[in-house]
Amino acid sequence: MSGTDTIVAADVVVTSPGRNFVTLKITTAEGLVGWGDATLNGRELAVASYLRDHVAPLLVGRDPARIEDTWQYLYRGAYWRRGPVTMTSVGAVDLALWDIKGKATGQPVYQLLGGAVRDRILAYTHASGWDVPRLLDAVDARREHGFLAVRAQSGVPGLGTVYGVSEAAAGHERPDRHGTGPDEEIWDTDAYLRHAPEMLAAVREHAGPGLKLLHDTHHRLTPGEAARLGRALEPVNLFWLEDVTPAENQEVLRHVRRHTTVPLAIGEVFNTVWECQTLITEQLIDFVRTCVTHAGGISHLRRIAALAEIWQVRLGPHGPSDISPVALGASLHVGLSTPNFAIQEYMGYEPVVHEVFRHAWSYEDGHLHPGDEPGLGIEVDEALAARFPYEPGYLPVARRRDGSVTDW
Ligand code: KDG
Ligand code: MG
Repeated sequence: MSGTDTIVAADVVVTSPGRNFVTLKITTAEGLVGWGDATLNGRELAVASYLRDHVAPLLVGRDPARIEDTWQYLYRGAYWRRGPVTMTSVGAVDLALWDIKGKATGQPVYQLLGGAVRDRILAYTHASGWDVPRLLDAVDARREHGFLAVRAQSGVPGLGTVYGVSEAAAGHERPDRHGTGPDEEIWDTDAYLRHAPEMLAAVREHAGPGLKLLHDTHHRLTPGEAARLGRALEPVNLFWLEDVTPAENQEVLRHVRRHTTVPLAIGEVFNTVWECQTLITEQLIDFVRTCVTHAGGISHLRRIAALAEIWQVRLGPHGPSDISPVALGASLHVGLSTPNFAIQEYMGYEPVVHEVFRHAWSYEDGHLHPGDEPGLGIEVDEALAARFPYEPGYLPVARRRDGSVTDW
């Protein structure tokens, strides 16, 4: 990169091939195009507007080579900092600029980040079932597809649809509802706590000791409940137990840690290193789950990784199907070049998503690789994307049996 190129356009592409994705396209005077994912599930247009109305005008005329300077400019220059909308926007710009730098130098991004420290990246996928027998079938199907690590979720006796599983779509995480408002689910922590240890023990018994087994509590428990669940799950030998508490108050994790050795993973809703700070420096978690888009891009995820490395915390980034293949690819470039990167979440995408977002990254035998194309290795088919207009969608809302709202 000569340092003489200039950004001439920053455009936002909103497309909905089965679910909504927001993508940033940065174009330079020399004709390079960089792509960044800006998808924030259920709040997509807020990020689109932040980028279109507030960020794009600032990018035009800037040097695309100055990635870190642009990050600082957007983060500190806005004064109003942090939060998912801001940091997803900053993240999208960061991804697009790394993509451009890779294309300008003819290198895949992981080479620019120091080169590969591993040959491939361990992936985990989701298996779910309305009841335990159907969950076990789903786990078997994932293993037949080569996965060595599986996140297991099941329905809870006495409850309807719960996070990660629905009767209608056993085996798949439910897509957003398209309509005027969110679905509402009933949640009962006691019923869940009675069921979860049995359910996960059944998976362990069925799958044997070799499977890396994960489970997501999805922010539902108090510290005391989390400590009890962690203890009950110790014989199951989980790879991790995710999001046991909402973690808005990070100090409460001290209580959980004092009572259980179950490995803990937290962070998919965090947006900066500062939200991870207490959890990492007090070693209250084993894995940090921050997402390459929602936490400010490759540049900022690497900062989180650097802090985590000192405290022997490893990365297991968020990678559900509600972030686009652009973000997944970016996460894999970080994964290949970051020593304390442990595992990447990978739910997969519907075939049409792979057509809209053509990617060099690949899955094989339980592992992912970012590929060796210059930049992030992603091309977006804009004509195809235009055939899928935005549709409003919401994540569900959860209520306790008494009707009060709780964490979904
Ligand atoms: O948009 C919300 C989802 O990304 C989230 O519910 C998925 O918890 C999740 C996970 O671990 O993939
Ligand atoms: Mg999660």
